[in-house]
Amino acid sequence: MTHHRTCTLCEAICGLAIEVEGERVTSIRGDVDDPFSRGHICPKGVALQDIHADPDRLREPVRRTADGWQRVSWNEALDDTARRLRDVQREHGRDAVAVYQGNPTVHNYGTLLFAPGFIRALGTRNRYSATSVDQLPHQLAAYLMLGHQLVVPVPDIDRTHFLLALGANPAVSNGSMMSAPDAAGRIKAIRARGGTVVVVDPRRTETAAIASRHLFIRPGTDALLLMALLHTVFADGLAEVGRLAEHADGIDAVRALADGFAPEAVAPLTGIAAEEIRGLAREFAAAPSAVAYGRFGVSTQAFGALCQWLINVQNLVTGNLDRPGGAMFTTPAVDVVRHTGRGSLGRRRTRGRELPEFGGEMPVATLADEMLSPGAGQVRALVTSAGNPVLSTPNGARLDAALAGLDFMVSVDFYVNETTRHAHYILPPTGPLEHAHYDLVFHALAVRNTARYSPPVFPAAPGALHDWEIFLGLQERLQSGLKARLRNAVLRWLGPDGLLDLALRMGPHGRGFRPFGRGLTLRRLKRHPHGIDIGPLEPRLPERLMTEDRRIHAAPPVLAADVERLRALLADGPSARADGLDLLLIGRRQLRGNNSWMHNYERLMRGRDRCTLMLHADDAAARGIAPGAQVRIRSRTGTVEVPSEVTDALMPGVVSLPHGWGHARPGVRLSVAARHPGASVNDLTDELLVDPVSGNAALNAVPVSVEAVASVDGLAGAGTLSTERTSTV
Ligand SMILES: Nc1nc2c(c(=O)[nH]1)N[C@H]1C(S)=C(S)[C@@H](COP(=O)(O)OP(=O)(O)OC[C@H]3O[C@@H](n4cnc5c(=O)[nH]c(N)nc54)[C@H](O)[C@@H]3O)O[C@H]1N2
Ligand SMILES: Nc1nc2c(c(=O)[nH]1)N[C@H]1C(S)=C(S)[C@@H](COP(=O)(O)OP(=O)(O)OC[C@H]3O[C@@H](n4cnc5c(=O)[nH]c(N)nc54)[C@H](O)[C@@H]3O)O[C@H]1N2
Ligand code: SF4
Ligand SMILES: [Mo]
Repeated sequence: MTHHRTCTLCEAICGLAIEVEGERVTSIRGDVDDPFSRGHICPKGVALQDIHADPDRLREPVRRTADGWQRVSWNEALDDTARRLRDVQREHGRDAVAVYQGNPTVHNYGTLLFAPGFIRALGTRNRYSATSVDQLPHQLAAYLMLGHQLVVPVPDIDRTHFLLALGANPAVSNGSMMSAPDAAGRIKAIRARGGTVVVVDPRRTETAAIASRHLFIRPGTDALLLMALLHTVFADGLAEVGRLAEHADGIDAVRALADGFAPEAVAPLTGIAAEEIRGLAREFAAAPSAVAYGRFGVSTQAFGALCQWLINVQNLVTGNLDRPGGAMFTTPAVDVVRHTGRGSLGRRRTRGRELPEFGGEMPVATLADEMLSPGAGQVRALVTSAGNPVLSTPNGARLDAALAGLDFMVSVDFYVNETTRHAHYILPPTGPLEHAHYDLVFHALAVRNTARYSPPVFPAAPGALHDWEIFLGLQERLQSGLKARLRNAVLRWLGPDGLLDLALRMGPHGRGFRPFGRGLTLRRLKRHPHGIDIGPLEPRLPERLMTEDRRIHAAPPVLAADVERLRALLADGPSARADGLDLLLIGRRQLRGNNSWMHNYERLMRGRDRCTLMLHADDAAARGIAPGAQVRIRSRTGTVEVPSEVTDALMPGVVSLPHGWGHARPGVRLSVAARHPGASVNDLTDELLVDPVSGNAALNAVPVSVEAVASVDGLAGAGTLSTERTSTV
């Protein structure tokens, strides 16, 4: 029997055709009838069957005891968890319990709809998520410029004539903040129709390989390049805001801010020649339509907020905001914008470093601080859900150590991973093929408007709970008032599908609550197992603006003020280092991995080990590093050892290590991953390196040193090493 289903693993939301015999998946292919993904699939999609069948996947709640993990009933696990969370809060205050939500949260509508109620019931202000090691600057820029954190412009890559991609590798990631299944095919199509694709990246990536042009950039200097592009656009009289001019404020302020960032001034720091920058700005402005797009590499750096702001400004001043082929806004069947808060910035600051709250969340780079610094507000208990902050947040080893000292920790996850191994209880939800799915978030960030509902492929095992049932179960145990009990009973009765039906009806294509009519309801959507096509992106401004004055703010004061910091970088250059950390570390995503997980499936792990340090041949030669030789990488925070991969695809002075590895920690129960553990790049990244405006971690451009690991004889004499934390592949 064939099931049709949206993949929940990455942002591309590919349609899959899953063949099932009894309890077993016999094949997974791309669904050629999906109007959006048109048959695309990647190796991770095929591996959904391995998650389903994995003997390491937890299927019942477990409690950590001195003799190892012990199975417990759901009632006992939920009762005891709720009681212990309340005990910590009673003794130390509400904020003593922190919550961390990881990436798969946004791929699970049950969690999205039900975790917030649980978190509200906890009443803690110590909320964290993967957002602050990822896309927070996008949301910040959208909030400050357009009035809502989710009114995020999406590159209209299917129609554009010119794509400028900075710090993004969609050929591997399949697009981010830009759902675009078969992103590589869509990028090739730009060139096939006569358009141009320029990739700016310190590594000649898989995307650079299919682009018209690739420019190496020194990590962390993109804001300078973006300023110089604007400088040229204004200096050459190429600014033409067009239709939106009458709705935008601050264009003159932007022009003034760009002053002083002439291409000649930024060229030595960025490593991109002035003529190249000028040419790029002119080509961009002259294209019939063009779009600048920046992703992970420009968000997770010290100028993340400036980068995402300046990218929006580049699109705005060249008339490419909200026009076909430019940066546009979706009209999804469920309007998440309507159901989410607009955002907020700096309503509170972290205790030590005074970093700002955003949208009710604190920056995760400070989570270990909050656990380790005594005093009022110290975090003593943690709830994690669908995340692995030990491997995914800066200075993960420090967080790892802090978790071991908590009074209580509970994790909603189906693996004993590097983080959840510290939990007192692990509460495993159903697997990805055992629950229904509707993509609330990524339909809203997609390059085309579509909608698709997927029923479960397999029924949940008897007694198993979905994520939403776990959260609601905890919430019910935390709340005792009559009103709350009634509300929770209604929520349980509605479930995710009841809420989804309401949201679809209330959406821009919905039927509303009329008994008859043509619009969407869940029932109607279910009649289209391959999904429905709602059409290409359409102009949405000014109607979509959510600023209080309903205007576009091209130069929000918080961001304009931060230009001072960029001027200082330009004036002083990168700070000279006395600590011998003479290389800049960046990350790398891999097609057959998904952040810190999916290393536990043989299908994806075949071939040679992938956790290698890429470095340029000149840098290798200067350090006597032979290709493939084991190297030791050192940063302010730690030391790791991995094999080297010598290449000319990196800018000299830059080294690259993928994230999500480092599985050789005691107690982790991932038997396949244990055979290919790799080392964690986040044992090198630094929790002190952040973008101070957004609080987002600066995971790229981390200063490191690299040396060849001495032969066994040599190591015996390397006594200084023994005091350092060293994880070895
Ligand atoms: N240095 C460096 N650090 C990075 C990055 C980088 O590029 N470089 N990337 C960053 C980015 S973009 C992200 S998004 C983060 C990701 O970091 P996290 O969100 O902290 O971690 P993930 O690796 O996504 O962990 C996913 C966990 O969720 C569990 N899981 C999967 N599906 C479900 C589900 O349906 N329900 C529940 N309850 N659990 C589920 C898995 O078993 C796994 O344990 O890492 C960030 N960290
Ligand atoms: N196969 C696979 N797909 C995934 C994921 C996965 O783990 N595996 N993760 C998913 C998630 S959670 C996310 S957030 C997305 C991320 O999607 P992308 O952002 O497209 O993916 P990355 O590979 O992180 O791309 C970041 C790029 O920035 C470059 N870079 C690093 N530092 C700098 C810098 O200072 N300046 C510039 N200009 N570039 C820099 C890196 O070399 C890299 O090529 O991918 C998603 N898709
Ligand atoms: S590209 Fe993403 S959504 Fe598509 S099959 Fe692969 S993991 Fe799933
Ligand atoms: Mo991410």
